Amino acid sequence: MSGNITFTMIKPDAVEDGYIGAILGKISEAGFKIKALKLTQLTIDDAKKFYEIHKERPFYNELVQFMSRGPIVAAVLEKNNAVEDFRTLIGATNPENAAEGTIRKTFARSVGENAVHGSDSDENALIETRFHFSGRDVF
Ligand code: 3AN
Repeated sequence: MSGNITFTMIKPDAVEDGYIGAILGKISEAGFKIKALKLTQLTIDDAKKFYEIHKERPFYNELVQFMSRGPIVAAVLEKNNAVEDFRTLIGATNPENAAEGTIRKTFARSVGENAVHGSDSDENALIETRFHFSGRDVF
């Protein structure tokens, strides 16, 4: 299974903007199979833990506030080469630099409110999956 799984969140901006269905559609069209899916909301402590790796960055507090301000969709996705292919599908962190047709180019508001998360490694995909889902909720 290693190498075939990634973890994503549809972030509060994209949920507020009504893009859940459109983003899940693009994910499915790109060949990703949904292994787990839920609408949920991070507490401030959840967001701090999830983004701990960024805690020295100047945008950390803003990121934690943003990610906990409303519902998100958390999902586990399966496809060959999932982590890399999903990051290609979502595009650059800053939507202004993202390629045409990518999820961030199409749906993101800004570098901070950039519509979706995608794991950056196989190892983090597993850690992030376990953060959000118990084994019985991953199919
Ligand atoms: P990516 O999500 O593309 O892997 P990271 O890991 O560098 O990018 O950043 C994690 C999250 O932190 C981003 N998705 C974004 O929400 C936020 N972020 C990154 N850079 C900035 C920035 N310059 N200003 C505000 N928020 C940022």
